[in-house]
Amino acid sequence: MAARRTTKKPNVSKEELLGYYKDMLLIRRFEEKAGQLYGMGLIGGFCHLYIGQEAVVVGLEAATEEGDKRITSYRDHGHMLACGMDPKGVMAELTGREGGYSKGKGGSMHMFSKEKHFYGGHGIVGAQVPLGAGLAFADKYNENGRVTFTYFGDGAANQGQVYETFNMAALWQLPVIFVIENNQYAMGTSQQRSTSSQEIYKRGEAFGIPGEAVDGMDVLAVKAASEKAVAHCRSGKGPYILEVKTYRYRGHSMSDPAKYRTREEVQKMRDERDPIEGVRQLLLTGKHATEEELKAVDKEIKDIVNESAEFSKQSPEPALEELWTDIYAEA
Ligand SMILES: Cc1ncc(C[n+]2csc(CCOP(=O)(O)OP(=O)(O)O)c2C)c(N)n1
Ligand SMILES: [Mg+2]
Repeated sequence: MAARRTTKKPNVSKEELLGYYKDMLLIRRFEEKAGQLYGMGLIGGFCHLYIGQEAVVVGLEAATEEGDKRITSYRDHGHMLACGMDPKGVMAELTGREGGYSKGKGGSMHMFSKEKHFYGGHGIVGAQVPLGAGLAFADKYNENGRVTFTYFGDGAANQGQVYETFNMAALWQLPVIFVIENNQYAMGTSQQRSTSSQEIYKRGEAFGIPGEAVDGMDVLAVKAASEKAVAHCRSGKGPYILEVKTYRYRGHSMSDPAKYRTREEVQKMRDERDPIEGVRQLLLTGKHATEEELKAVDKEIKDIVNESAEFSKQSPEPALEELWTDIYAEA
């Protein structure tokens, strides 16, 4: 990964930096709590944590406008929190309770919010990519100026349906940003072992889709790249590819023994590249905040997460009759 960190004094306000700090910290603490609840047996099924990748979604969301859409894979809790979905509703869905976004019937990988324009949560690798182009097709058809963020992983980028989608998105000049979250691994397989060309952002060249790579551990760099991509799409120039280079600290899912990489590799990333620590340092060295103020922010975030965990335990399990609802769309 390029070791590019914003070295010169960034041109951002205190409020903006603090906002990114809070948004990323919320994701981190929420995910840590989800990991604990999973360990306690309160969350069943699959659970893929986003810890380490927080700057990706927070940086990208910083360039969105009301009405823009997002769709992603199963590693989706961060995307939900970053677009403003309620942590209580997300956590209660993880514990399979009535107060969850899918009334406790979807779980970690199957949550949606029409209100926040979040279209899931998809467990089949790569399946959300054509769906994302479809959302963008509707926006183009309706001439509403909206952009769709279609997120997928480095592993998913090797799937055939991605290239069928690139072809159509370019042909029809759809307003879609393909965000490749390159965390260097697809389950236990490293990118080096699985991928012929390491520069995934160039994969759109054959279709005339511009692309660029960005340091996904630097929220400001991600935001700048997101603004550029959004401007491209909104001006009617068609799709754009952003390969965001990032890293996941935890296993692929909660049941991953992580034998495919060394502890030292993970620790080095945590110590040297952590996206939250990066912004914390900018806040402190720029004298935007004191240690005490940041401690108060940490507490505020911890309280929100604890409340969501409490809610997710108190909310009842769905009633038996719910087995028969939400199967077909109402006519
Ligand atoms: C079509 C399909 N094949 C295989 C799987 C099993 N599987 C789940 S996640 C995954 C790896 C995907 O890696 P990547 O796209 O890099 O995303 P990440 O998990 O790193 O976020 C695989 C192979 C699946 N869910 N769907
Ligand atoms: Mg990956």
